[in-house]
Amino acid sequence: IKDGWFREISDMWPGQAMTLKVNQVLHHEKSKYQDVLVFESTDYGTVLVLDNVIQCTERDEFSYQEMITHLAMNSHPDPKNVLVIGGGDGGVLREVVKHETVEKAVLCDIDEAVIRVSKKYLPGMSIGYQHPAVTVHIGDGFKFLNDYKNEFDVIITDSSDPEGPAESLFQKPYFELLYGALREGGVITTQAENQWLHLPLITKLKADCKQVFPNVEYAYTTIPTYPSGQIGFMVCCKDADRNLKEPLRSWGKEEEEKICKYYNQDIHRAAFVLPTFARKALR
Ligand code: AAT
Repeated sequence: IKDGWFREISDMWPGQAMTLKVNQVLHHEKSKYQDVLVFESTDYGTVLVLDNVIQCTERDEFSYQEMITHLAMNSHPDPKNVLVIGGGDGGVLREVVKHETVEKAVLCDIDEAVIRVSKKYLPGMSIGYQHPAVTVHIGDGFKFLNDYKNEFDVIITDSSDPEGPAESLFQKPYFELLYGALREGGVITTQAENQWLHLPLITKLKADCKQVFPNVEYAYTTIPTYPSGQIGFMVCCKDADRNLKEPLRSWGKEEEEKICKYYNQDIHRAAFVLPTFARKALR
């Protein structure tokens, strides 16, 4: 923070940086894994920053949390057991438990500090922890997955960027673990970066996923406070014949407007439609 502005400068997005005007710093610490900063912004509400990278703002977090969750959840006929890797703010959990099919929702984040500060400063997201189906595990997602075989219907990896503690979550061995931890017909989504900035990374990630899952698609959402205003997801399914681009379950047009602020059946379909430069690279 300099002169009252937070600047998200990183070599992951060379030559550009999101800046947000700061009202006041609410919390700052070095946890065991990362630098954790929470500040109140002038126009985006409370902001969580890890290692100088924006993780969520109260104003636009729903775009990311709803899409990473419901693209997977609505591509499964009956998701009962759900696992979230990362997602320490609780926003993805908040979305998962909107599905009445859910009997068990487990969250595994590496950093207790993220969970602790989110419970204090981000009540709109950490409300997800209050649901009785939820259990929390503090630990590395890669190691956690190793202990589970044929257990989950949906696994959502809401992880930070590959530079830092989430590095292993972007590599092929991780997708092999995800595949093994899923039940028959299971679906995963993972945070899969931005087509304007990281097309080579996404291309490699998709090729890796294709070697593990028979059914792999890239989708994206718009979000002003992530680099270049977009972020993507890898959506993979154990079932080769499932059409991931078409919601298998849905809430009905009127109800979905009450339940979600960003996600709807039309945007589920639209999220997989890519501009030519990205479609060519990912073909
Ligand atoms: N919903 C907020 C968006 C995030 S949060 C990323 C979370 O992943 C953090 O809580 C972090 O502690 C956790 N995490 C990082 N590495 C691991 C790991 N190895 N195992 C489990 N959890 C982990 C993502 C924002 C994306 C930013 C885009 N630029």
